[in-house]
Amino acid sequence: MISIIIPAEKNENYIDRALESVEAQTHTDFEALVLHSDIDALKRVVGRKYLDDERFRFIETPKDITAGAARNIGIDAVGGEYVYFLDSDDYISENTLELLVQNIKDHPLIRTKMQKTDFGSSFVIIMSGTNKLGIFHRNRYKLIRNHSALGFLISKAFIDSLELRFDDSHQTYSDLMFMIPLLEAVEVVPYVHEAIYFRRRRNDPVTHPSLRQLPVEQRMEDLLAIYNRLKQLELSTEAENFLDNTLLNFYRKHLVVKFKDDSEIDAHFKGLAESIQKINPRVLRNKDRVLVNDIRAIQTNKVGTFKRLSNFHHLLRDVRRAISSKKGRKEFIYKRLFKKMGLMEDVVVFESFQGKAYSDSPKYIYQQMLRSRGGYKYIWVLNKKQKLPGDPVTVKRFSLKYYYYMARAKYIVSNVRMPNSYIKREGQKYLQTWHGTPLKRLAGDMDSVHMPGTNAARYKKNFSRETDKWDYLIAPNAYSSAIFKRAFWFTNTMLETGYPRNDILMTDDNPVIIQDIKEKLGLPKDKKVILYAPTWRDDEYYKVGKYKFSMQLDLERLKEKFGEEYIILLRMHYVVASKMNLTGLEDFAYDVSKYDDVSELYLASDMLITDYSSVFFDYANLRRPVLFFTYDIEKYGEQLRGFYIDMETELPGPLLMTNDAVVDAIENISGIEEEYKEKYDAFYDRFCSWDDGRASEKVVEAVFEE
Ligand code: C2G
Repeated sequence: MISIIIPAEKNENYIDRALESVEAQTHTDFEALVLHSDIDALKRVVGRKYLDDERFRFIETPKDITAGAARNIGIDAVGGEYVYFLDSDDYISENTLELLVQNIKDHPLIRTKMQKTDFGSSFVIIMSGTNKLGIFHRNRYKLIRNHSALGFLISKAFIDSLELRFDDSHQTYSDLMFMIPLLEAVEVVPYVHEAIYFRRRRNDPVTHPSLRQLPVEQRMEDLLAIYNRLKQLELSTEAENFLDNTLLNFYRKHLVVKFKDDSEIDAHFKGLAESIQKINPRVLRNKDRVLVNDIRAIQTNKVGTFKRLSNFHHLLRDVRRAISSKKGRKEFIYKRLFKKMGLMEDVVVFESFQGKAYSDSPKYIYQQMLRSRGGYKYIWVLNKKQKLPGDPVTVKRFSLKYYYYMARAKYIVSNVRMPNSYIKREGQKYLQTWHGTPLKRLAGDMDSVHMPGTNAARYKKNFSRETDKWDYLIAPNAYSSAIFKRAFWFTNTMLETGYPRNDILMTDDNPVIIQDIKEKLGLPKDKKVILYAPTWRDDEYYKVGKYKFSMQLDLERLKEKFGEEYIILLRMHYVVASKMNLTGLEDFAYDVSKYDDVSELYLASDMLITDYSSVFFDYANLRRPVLFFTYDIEKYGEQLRGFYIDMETELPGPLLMTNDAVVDAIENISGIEEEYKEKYDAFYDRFCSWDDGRASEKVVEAVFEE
């Protein structure tokens, strides 16, 4: 019988998938030992069929123990001749156990193939191969490059004879205490290619990190402790090489960066030196000179020399980057020069949509400051030349001046994330206004990420690095405030003021101003205005940051049908790069995608057509009709993002899937207003009641001293 040991603490969401894969095994002679500190609670989430199946045993462990300690409890309770470890967010393919049992023969252990898979997808096509057995001999330590006991089927008698147990006091690297003595006791390890262990890549390193995603500091402590203990054993050359290289790789990958900061060196040098001194000189022989010099300085306890080396390497690295690109050069000056100059207490930098426009809440906060604050100097990040009220300094994003002000301004106001190269310095205040009530799932709430050039784990990690820098965040309504706190892991000051960008929807909703806006836009004044403002699609792009949009609205048909009475404003999202061809649609369709301020377009329009863009939350302040042209809702909602509200029941207007439906709705717009009156009122109360025309004033009061 095979005993499968499954620690399930904190992975309750995925345990069913793991158990399902165990239950489906073609080799049925097994027991699964599921370990958890609260078995009653676990049993409430686990599928009924496992509770009724005697092969599944649920074993209670003390609270707050490490995974290693839980596995040890499992080993003590094992009834089978073989032991197999499975993590509760992973799973195995149907024939995994069968292939292992068939092939283990007289060996004390055998290894499966490990395959990484994303969290979202749990099905992978397995090619049925020739069932060839691989044999690992001198290179058997390669099998624990992931430092893990996963994937091995091991004889229980062998475990007993060596008295193997996991380290139970460290979270990471604890498997090495089990695996190194095990591999030392065998000459060869057979390996079956077709037996597969699926390891899921965690998608939430911020709130639900896997062990490998724990902070470097903790992993370092664990590694050094385990390394020191193992180095006391009599080890083969292979084992020693493996351990020493594990430590050297960790140093190179994580500590070199950490030691950019001298205070980190002071904090960790002594502990590190104790371990590094144990590295066999043989292992250093074929390593590069930079690494060897570092290691020698640590081994000989020369902290001063080490600091000089480390600072020099970082300088060299920055210089190398600086010479390789224009941007690198500016970042070099930013980091090494501008950031060392004093903070300018009276300087405020404003940026909206990465310098693409003078718009959104930063614009209205700025205007409020012009009205109510003296003594500040204002900088606007703007990519095109533009004359602004108040005559602020304007700088292009990523220009040398931009870096200068990013380094020295006391205040930063932005409505989207800052670039990764922005390092917030001590004393700086960063006001993040954000740019919409969330409909689509945000950051920490996203299960999977379909944008180019990233994955869920990386996206969230970068995102949380950014949100950590925010001192203030504006919430447009109570609903957003709650979501922002969770999805942005935000714990600083939430300004529950409503949106500054919506102030003008209250203060400027009058015919004279509306006529002025139409004039500015060159629109006919005698026609009613439809505003079409859809959002972008994560999975349709040319390259990073440049998205495609294919127009599904039948503009010719709309012109033919409504051209006498209406015009239509086409407003693409700011990340959409597709060009529009409006030939034949003159005097009916107007491309206003480049117009700075969408709030003014709201004022100038009589109805809005959108899809999943947050624009309708703001637009509802005007209480004018909203239609939703959601031809791809299935793909968008389920596959790409997922929604926070129920699109079928909570919207202030109808979901329209076809152009026929759009035409009908426009034709019958007053009927729709009537039909949706109640829903509109409820929607307005929930999302618009904080917007009272005074949000800018409240934000400025809260953040900027008089
Ligand atoms: N916007 C615009 N024109 C569009 C779409 C959006 O001017 N056609 C502006 C609006 O101010 C809108 C903001 O960009 O509120 C955000 O756009 P969304 O379509 O909602 O998409 P996104 O940029 O992904 O932000 O919490 C909000 C979300 O993060 C959404």
